[in-house]
Amino acid sequence: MATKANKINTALDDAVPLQNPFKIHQAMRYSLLAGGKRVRPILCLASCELAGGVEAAAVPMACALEMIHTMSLIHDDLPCMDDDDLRRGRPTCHKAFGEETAVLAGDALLALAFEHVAAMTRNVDHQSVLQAIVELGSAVGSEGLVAGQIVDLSSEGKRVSLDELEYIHVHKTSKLLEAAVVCGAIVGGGGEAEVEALRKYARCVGLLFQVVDDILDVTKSSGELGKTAGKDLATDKATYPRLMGLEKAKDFAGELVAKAVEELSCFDALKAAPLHHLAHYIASRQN
Ligand code: GRG
Repeated sequence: MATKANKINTALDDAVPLQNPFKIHQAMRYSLLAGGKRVRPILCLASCELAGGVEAAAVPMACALEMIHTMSLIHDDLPCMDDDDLRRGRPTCHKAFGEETAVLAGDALLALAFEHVAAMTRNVDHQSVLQAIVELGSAVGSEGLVAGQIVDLSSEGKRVSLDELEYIHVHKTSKLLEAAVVCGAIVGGGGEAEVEALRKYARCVGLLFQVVDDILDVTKSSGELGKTAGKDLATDKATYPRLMGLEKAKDFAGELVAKAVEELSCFDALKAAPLHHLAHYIASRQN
């Protein structure tokens, strides 16, 4: 994971050079190179390799996923959305550069993501690149991340059922994780059956990611109310522990890891080991 994260950090640094107009590229780089966990690109590279491709084939797609993830964080932090001051341990993009620049930095990263995949992917047939771009677009737009965000914003201050909570998380969080795995498999040359098995794996991992996020909000919050980590208890935000109880939420997380791993059973166990490990990493992560 560390090797793959380093590779992605270097590729992202190269993909967004500090050039004119400096202000916008500075803001894009500020958020993009702020040291996230790089889970989406790592999943993409590992999935490409499991599908039989070489890592390099998926690097542009992996960068695009991180650009889109970062732009969604920049926009999510804006005063008109979550209004957050801190992200990845430093001032949010709009706090550091102003609101107008933060909106534009997000827009520019979104556009660059698609340009980057289309222009920089090498040694992959054009049909597969197109298929991956369609997959990515649908994960991000009004049937993907944006759908999750609008439903989340509309449900603020209202009672949210478990089904509604799942809809929000599947769209806000899982869709991009699913795209990471599926796009990796497509550019890696995976056949239809392999891509669909990996999609099922990714759906479990995507939901797992959010359930664990919600659990961490609670378990990290003891003694920290009022700080960012104490959000679940400090606000009325609907979360899995809130709706099903902490222990049931932990059981649910356990079931999702087991299901994710089961979806890998059609692959060679040794080759599937990185994705197997990633599911467990996501389940046991502490941040
Ligand atoms: C995508 C066009 C477009 C617009 C954005 C604002 C918005 C629409 C969507 C919000 C999406 C959002 C912020 C979802 C939360 C996802 C999530 C779990 C973030 C935390 O991810 P980590 O833990 O963070 O991978 P790091 O910092 O490690 O990268």
